[in-house]
Amino acid sequence: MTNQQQPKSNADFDAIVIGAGFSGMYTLHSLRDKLGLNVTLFEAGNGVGGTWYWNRYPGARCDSDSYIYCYTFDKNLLQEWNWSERYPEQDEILRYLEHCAERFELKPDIQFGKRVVAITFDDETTLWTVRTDKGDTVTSRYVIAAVGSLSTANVPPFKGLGSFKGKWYHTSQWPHEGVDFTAKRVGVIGTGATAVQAIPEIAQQAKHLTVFQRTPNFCVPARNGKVDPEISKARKADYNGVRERIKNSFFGFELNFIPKSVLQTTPEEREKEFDRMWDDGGFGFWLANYQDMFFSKEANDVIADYLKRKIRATVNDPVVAEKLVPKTYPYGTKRQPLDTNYFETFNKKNVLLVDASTDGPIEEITPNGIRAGGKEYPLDIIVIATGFDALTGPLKNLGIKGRGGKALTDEWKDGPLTYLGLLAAGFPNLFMITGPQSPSVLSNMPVSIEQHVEWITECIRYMREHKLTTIEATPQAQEQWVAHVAEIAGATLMPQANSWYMGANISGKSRQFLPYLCPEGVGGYRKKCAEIAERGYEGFMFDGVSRTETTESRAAE
Ligand code: N01
Repeated sequence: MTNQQQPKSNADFDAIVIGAGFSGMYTLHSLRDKLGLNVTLFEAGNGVGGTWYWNRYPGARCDSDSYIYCYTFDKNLLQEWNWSERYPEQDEILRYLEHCAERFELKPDIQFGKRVVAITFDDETTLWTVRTDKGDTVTSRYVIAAVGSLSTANVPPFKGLGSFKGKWYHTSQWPHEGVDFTAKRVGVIGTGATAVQAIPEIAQQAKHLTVFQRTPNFCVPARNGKVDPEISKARKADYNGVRERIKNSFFGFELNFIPKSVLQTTPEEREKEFDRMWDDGGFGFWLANYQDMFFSKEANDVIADYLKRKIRATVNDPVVAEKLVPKTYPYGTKRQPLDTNYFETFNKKNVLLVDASTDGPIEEITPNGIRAGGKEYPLDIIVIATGFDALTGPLKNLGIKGRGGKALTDEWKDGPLTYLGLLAAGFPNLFMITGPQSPSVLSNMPVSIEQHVEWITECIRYMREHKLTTIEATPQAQEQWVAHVAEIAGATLMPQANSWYMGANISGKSRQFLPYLCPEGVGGYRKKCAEIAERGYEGFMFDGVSRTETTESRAAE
């Protein structure tokens, strides 16, 4: 269908996309080039890349294998791009996304350096008005929030931070010119996936490094390395197969659980499997372990024990090793960090671990450093690796007001309310990509991003073909979906950790499992979304009328 055939609208744009990361770039390409829509994209940064534009801390690299951490929608792009490493560094991924922006001629439709600050739905015109911090006020039929799941930095309100005489940086707002740690006393706060990448790099350069740990993490070796050209060739020859396998997999990787309970194995048998996964490196240990790992604490303990033994065998000082061994949550219930010499770094003479539970928590930041457990640690630079207000934070920051002027922040004060993680009741035509209550961060992101972008594209195509103006979730479908997401998570061990998946890292944030752990994996979720669309978008309302009502009234006519 061409643009001329579309329902008339006085909007400035058919669609406004927010964010120029993996998801926003593909959305722009898809809506503009497949549907012929008039689209603009607002991006707060001065370049494309999203996560890979902002996160430039030392050691920043992808934790997914490069051959599947990329777009797969374009066969030629898959053939022409060559990744240098198993896990490419931040600047290589950024180069890839810049290449894509050029290749698909996206930049003319991107407005850089503009942060969206308000999005308001007009009940009369059924259009959205989008405002930016640079004074733009434009209207649009559809808004697609491609704002990322981990893009709102969490800078905890440390007492005294403003008094620090040295420099401090949050890892996700890293200076583009880099930071020189030579001859500096550096403190890193946090030991999540980011810090696990940064700490070994910083320790190599700094005069002294003090790591402030609140909760230790289970780590598995990344085993990065150059990509073997023969393997790369074979993958390129089989990209159709690769694409189908990751689309229909559990987590968006070429990984599958071991279809057996770990409790039904002999110690020798499971040790062999653990060694294999450990030697392979990457997410296999986490996402392709014995199938009961996420469900049975007894099974989980057996698997966790292997990783605890690895820490004790790597760290020379047994007191330091004990501080680094996680003891308060089941393995895998926090995001798996992949490491390169992380535990080894604590054997270096210039590295000190300050553990909140044994040495005392951070009390304040002083002009000269950090005071923890009654002791001041003098520092020149503080690296704040404390993560993000995950999934809901980026959406709440958009200043969204839906039908009747209802604010998203009010509607979501006790947690997100969505249907399929794609749309919310009372917020028509406001699509979310990899938002809360979708598989999102529990999957290889590009796989879930492509699925959402393609679903949204087909949904808008359907609306335009059927001359439908608005789509939103019905309150009933939304309520059922929210309950379903919670019920599935409740059957696993995931709620037992104080993780950002649970919103536990942000004080005052309601505690609930934020992504959707589909029992049939991302493949099952994809199928579910497709079937709902095939059934005429069951659970959604078009122009305020639910699909069931539409079908019933048509039948009555
Ligand atoms: O953040 P985190 P991150 N006082 O929230 C600690 C993705 N990622 O930036 O565990 C003291 O995981 C906090 O302690 P605790 C990936 O999905 C992707 O490391 O809450 N400490 C924790 O140790 C990842 O999961 C790649 O007790 C405080 C740390 O800070 C996500 O980004 C690479 C504190 C925060 O860990 C976030 O990772 C890297 C406080 N007040 C990251 N508040 C890729 O490969 C928090 N902490 C794509």
